[in-house]
Amino acid sequence: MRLDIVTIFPEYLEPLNVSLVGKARARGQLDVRVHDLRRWTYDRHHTVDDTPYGGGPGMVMKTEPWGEALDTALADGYEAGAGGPGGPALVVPTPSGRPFTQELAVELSQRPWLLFAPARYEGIDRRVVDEYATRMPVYEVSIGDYVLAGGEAAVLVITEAVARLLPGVLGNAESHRDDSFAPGAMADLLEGPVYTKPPVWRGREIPDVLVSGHHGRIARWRRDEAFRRTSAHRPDLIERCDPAALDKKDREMLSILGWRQGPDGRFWRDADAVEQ
Ligand code: 6GU
Repeated sequence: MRLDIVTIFPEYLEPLNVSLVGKARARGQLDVRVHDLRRWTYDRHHTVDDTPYGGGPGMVMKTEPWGEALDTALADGYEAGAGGPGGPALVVPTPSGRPFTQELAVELSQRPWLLFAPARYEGIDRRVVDEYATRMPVYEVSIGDYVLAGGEAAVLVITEAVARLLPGVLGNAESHRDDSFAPGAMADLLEGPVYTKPPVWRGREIPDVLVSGHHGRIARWRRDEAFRRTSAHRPDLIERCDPAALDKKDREMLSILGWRQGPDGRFWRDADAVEQ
């Protein structure tokens, strides 16, 4: 997979040389190219922003540097009619984008080429996105309900979530099967606690079941803990879970956690029933 990132802070992307993403690059599984947006400015101050039309606070990133930067990044490798699945997609991190989810990470991981346009200031002149949207898919993506000073941190987040899904990047192909939010068995449940040696640390023991050798009981215990954690931290996931995907033991656990089933089978919980 190829990644192009256009930014006014190339140093901010240094973490892409480290850990999982850095190793994927070293192995040739990822081709990452970081471009300094100011290379496409021609005034003494390397200006990339200007005041917003219509007034208001802050500054807006200018069309021309972005246009030249994106054209240059695309020129090396772009083939005519590349609007399809084999061509580049533009990813624009913005707090006004669609939520970045595991499902979107999977979708992006299936594309061969992502071009990131992280903005600083109040964002990029809208015409830039509108222009490239005529040539390729554009994903405007938010990584959560808070505001960052710029999109570079979001590029790091999205890149790591996508890179670990690429074939051969994670050591063990099984490693993402049980991910919280992975499609499949533990879908839509948060992962519960995990333990390793030593068996006693500062007087704290590990749950006996984990050394019982009973694989069935261990699996059941893990699922119960996943319900416990999801109920505490993400009750919205319990509310929208498909009751048909749950077995009798699952429903017993949810009942212990204070959940009831409505006439439609959906789970709901009285505010007073919340633990602690
Ligand atoms: Cl993608 N960018 C910025 N600037 N702030 C954010 C964000 C992105 N996602 C959440 N907050």
